[in-house]
Amino acid sequence: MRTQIAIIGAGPAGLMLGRLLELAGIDAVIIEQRSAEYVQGRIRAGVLEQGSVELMERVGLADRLHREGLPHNGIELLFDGQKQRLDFHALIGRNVTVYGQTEITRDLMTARQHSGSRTVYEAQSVSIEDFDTDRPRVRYRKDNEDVEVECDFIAGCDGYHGVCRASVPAGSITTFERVYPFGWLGVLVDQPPVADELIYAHHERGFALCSMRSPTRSRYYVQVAADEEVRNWSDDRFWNELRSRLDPETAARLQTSASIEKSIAPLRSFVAEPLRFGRLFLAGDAAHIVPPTGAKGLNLALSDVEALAAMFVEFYETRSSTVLDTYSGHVLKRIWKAVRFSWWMTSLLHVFPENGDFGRRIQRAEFDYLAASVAAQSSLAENYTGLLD
Ligand code: FAS
Ligand code: PHB
Repeated sequence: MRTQIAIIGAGPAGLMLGRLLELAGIDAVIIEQRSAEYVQGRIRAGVLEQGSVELMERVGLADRLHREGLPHNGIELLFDGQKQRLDFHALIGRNVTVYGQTEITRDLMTARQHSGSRTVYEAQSVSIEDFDTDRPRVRYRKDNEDVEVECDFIAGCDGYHGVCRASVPAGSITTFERVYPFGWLGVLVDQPPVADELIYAHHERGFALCSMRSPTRSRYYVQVAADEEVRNWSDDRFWNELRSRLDPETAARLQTSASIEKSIAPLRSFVAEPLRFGRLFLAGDAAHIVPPTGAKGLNLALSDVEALAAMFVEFYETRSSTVLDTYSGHVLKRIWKAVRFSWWMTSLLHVFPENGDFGRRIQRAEFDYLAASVAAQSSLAENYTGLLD
């Protein structure tokens, strides 16, 4: 098989990169280890930055997003029972849209199926080779046949546990990581959301988040110990814990029923540097991981591949790699700003027993400053809705 760009991974990064290259007339094949159904069924992110909505518009896939997505002008912080709404639109004239990652994935997958662009699902034993030469190759096994893909470039969009970053020689890459001493236990339920906007709650028992997917489907999270197991959490235990972390008025509005999904996500901050190794480029979770507190993961993946696609287009138009050579430095500036914001939101809203009374006083002072300062609120609004550069 021969292609210009071999994309490893059919998550949001790989699928969006495929769409951008297709629109630019650049041939790309996506090689995914899981089935399309499995990828489609993964419950992940829920909030799109304004820039991600505009990107979906630019690639011609925003019709359903505008029909079914929920534009939100703000969020509510609840800190030890004290409420503080942040009106992004009033503060900085921007907003976010609630539209699940599963919907983004479905829109991109459907468009790719209609276009006829090649996607190989359930590819096994995927490996990448010779990316330090001008003839990189990808190998995989499918239906008992070994396949070799000759390409000009490889885009590693295969997530945190993928093969691409793992294939880079150890001496050529530096990683930066902070593993948080807790995870998020998330529940999806077919009940109306408890509020019109997202509620991020800090309580002495732990962080909680009230989110949603539609007017009839809600998404809730509570902070749990890093070694917690889902089987220890009945629905009733989850609902009682969530209520205990909310103010009485909000808790009383909570509508519950049997969960349709329940899972625990570990929280970490992670960045690899650099993100380009010869003809291999890393993007999305293959390059970085952020705690979901700032709703950045999905949005950062999309901004990575928007930049990478533009640089591939420039290369094929000019046959010069001058712009492509700037990829890593260019995206890492945005990545680190998103990593910082996600770390800051996580540090503000979660319980860190190891930080003691001093740490709790610092969190309280941070919230009090935020509640009293339009400048601080505008800074949060800028970061949450998506930085412009
Ligand atoms: P993805 O991990 O989505 O996709 C990578 C793809 O590569 C996968 O389909 C995988 O099967 C495939 N792959 C892996 N190894 C391969 C190999 N060797 N060969 C071929 N294919 C391979 N972000 C938020 O903003 N908000 C959230 O609430 C949120 N919740 C999350 C919960 C969980 C459990 C996880 C894991 C992540 C969450 N995220 C959240 C972050 C998430 O949304 C990611 O940022 C987003 O999926 C990134 O997209 P990709 O970079 O495409 O990586
Ligand atoms: C979600 O709805 O899954 C969600 C929303 C906002 C976040 C994290 C997750 O910060």
